[in-house]
Amino acid sequence: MTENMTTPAADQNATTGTEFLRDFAEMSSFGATDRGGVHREAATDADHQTRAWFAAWLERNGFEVTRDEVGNQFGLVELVPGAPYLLVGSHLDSQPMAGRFDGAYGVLAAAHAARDARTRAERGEIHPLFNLAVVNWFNEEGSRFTPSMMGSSVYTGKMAAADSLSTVDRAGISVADALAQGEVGRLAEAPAAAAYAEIHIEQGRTLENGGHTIGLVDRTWAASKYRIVVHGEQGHTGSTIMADRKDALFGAALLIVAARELTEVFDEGLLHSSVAELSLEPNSPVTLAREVVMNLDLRSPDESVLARANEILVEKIAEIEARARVTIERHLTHQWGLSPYQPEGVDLARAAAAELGLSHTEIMTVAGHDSTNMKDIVPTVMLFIPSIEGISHNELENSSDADSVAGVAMLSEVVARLLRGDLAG
Ligand code: HGY
Ligand code: MN
Ligand code: MN
Repeated sequence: MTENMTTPAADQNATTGTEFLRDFAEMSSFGATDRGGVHREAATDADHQTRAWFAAWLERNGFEVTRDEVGNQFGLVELVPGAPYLLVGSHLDSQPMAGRFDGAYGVLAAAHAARDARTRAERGEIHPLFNLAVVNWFNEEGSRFTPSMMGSSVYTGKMAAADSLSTVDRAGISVADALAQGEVGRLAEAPAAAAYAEIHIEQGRTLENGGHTIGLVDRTWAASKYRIVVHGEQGHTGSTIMADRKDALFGAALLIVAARELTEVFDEGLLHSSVAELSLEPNSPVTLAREVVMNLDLRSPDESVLARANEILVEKIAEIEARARVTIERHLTHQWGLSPYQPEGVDLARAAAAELGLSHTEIMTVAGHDSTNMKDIVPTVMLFIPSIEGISHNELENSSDADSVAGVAMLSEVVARLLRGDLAG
């Protein structure tokens, strides 16, 4: 972080900062990995332990803990009986062997910010128009149960609750059964949102390179994710003559390379592309694969680039089908567009950062977030703190203590402003 923390507001937050860092270290012990990360896929034991710890934190701090039917966890504070809620949160689940900040930082920051805002409301320093709810969205990562952003997708009406609950992991365990292994808190209807705020680690290098403490997220990159199924035919790896082979794994390999080379068609930074998950049948050393299933992920800050990439991909698939003598199915499983966050929310956040003396800049998010869903139904403020070296979905993901604490102060200020209705006009 670039600012010195000498203002009265910063002094007040220094105490909160120590407490926040202590809580964050304790929370990061669930599913902790050897190199400082967490392994905490949705509704696993480690996730349930984290959720239980978080529920206890909320209760200790005077929040009422509820959960909805798809595993979204809420900590409620009633400030204005009958009013809708300002929701603040992120997600506690992680990718396999991932970082301790992605999502979890934002959930704990939300809890601290909400507690601060409640104190300010009780002291009469702000006059709230809304109630306040901290939220831990279920399964943002989508690694165990696909697609990602599941809990917020159900909340925002983009996915049916029944479809979420019946989604199964690779072992055939459903979301419903996995959630039933460890739910805490009263089952209740999710609180109705008036507005939403989230803070998250950047997962990129923009803030660090620019020497900024806070990112004011104004737009999201567009994304298209596909499930690819390559169909070939089983055969003997040694005896089948090359001309007879219909090797699904060879077809998949060509497609993996084609997806990577697609990024070279466009100027640098305009397209990100990867295949990062793959399974094959029968997966046996002396038998040619009859089927490969994989996930292909395309992202761009320009929707026309994404559309053109998609066209080229269709052509490449036809070429690969002919060359490898396979057939390739492609199903769009998840997508989002380049839609902006509400500019009024970015303005509100900019004013908050200026008041706190925190260096800030507008920034796009490359990753999807629960706020990507929430911004489509209510005014939403999305904030970033810096990542060290842009490392993410990796145990070594990190942000400095100073930036982590500054982010909590920033979120507290944004929550206070949203709560008093600055965005409601
Ligand atoms: O960016 C993603 O796909 C994830 O949902 N965070
Ligand atoms: Mn995340
Ligand atoms: Mn993530």
